[in-house]
Amino acid sequence: MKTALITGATSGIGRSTAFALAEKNFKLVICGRREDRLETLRAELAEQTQVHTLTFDVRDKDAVFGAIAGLPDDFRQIDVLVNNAGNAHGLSPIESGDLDDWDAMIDSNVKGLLYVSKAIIPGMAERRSGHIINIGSIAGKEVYANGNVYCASKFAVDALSQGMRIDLNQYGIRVGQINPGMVETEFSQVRFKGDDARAANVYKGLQPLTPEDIAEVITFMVTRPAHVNLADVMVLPTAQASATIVKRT
Ligand code: NDP
Ligand code: 8X3
Repeated sequence: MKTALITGATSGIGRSTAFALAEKNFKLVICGRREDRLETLRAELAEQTQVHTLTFDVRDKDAVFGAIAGLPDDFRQIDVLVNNAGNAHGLSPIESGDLDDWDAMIDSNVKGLLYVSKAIIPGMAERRSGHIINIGSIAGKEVYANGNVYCASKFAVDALSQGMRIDLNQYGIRVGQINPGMVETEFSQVRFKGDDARAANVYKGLQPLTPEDIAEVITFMVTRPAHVNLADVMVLPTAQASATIVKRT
């Protein structure tokens, strides 16, 4: 039975991925800051698989390394790492961007992903096996107006996926990236700081992806035979042609 560790499992893509991988008989380590949600999720998944929860902020280096080092024996061997935790904070022109928003995006989307990876890669390298899935974005392939720092954080994820794939090649570790377009999750509520009307407007007049759509592709990626690595997968709603070209009714 393989074990998958999913960051950002309390909501959206990460939560759906937990359900999808449980269905494929993965043991799960589910992570996030909101402990109450992790507990509820653990209870929901418990009938299907073994689940361990880890509560930490990916920006907190010591908390990341402490939590992963403290995993119980049954969950120590991470076969699949899904680096999903992250968010956009704000949507502002560069000259009026908020410094705290910039810190939050760079610290969680880039540095947090690095900390979690650094805590898990040595075990994979020692075992000469493992699979890392980084959640990129169409925003990591194309820059759009006011997306500046969020896009930069996802371009960084793109570079890190390529870098990891090159450096970890010698250990037989697979590294893949999935780049979603518009997925209706709590993403826009976080980006617009709880402004629900503005968040809902993002998906108005089109059928966005669901988090389950992305979870299904992640599940496909991690259940390929050992010699197959889906390295870079873009998944868009049919109504979306690029970061900015969207057909709305
Ligand atoms: P959600 O807001 O629904 O989920 C974000 C998850 O990340 C939550 O579980 C949250 O958990 C966790 N998270 C955020 N910051 C931190 C942190 N500092 N420490 C630990 N966990 C954190 O959004 P999505 O599911 O949409 O986002 C998941 C990933 O998908 C992100 O990387 C996002 O950039 C990417 N993405 C999303 C797209 C979309 O349109 N929705 C499109 C392309 C990519 P908690 O708050 O409990 O810590
Ligand atoms: C999330 C997709 O287009 O809002 O990464 O940046 S977008």
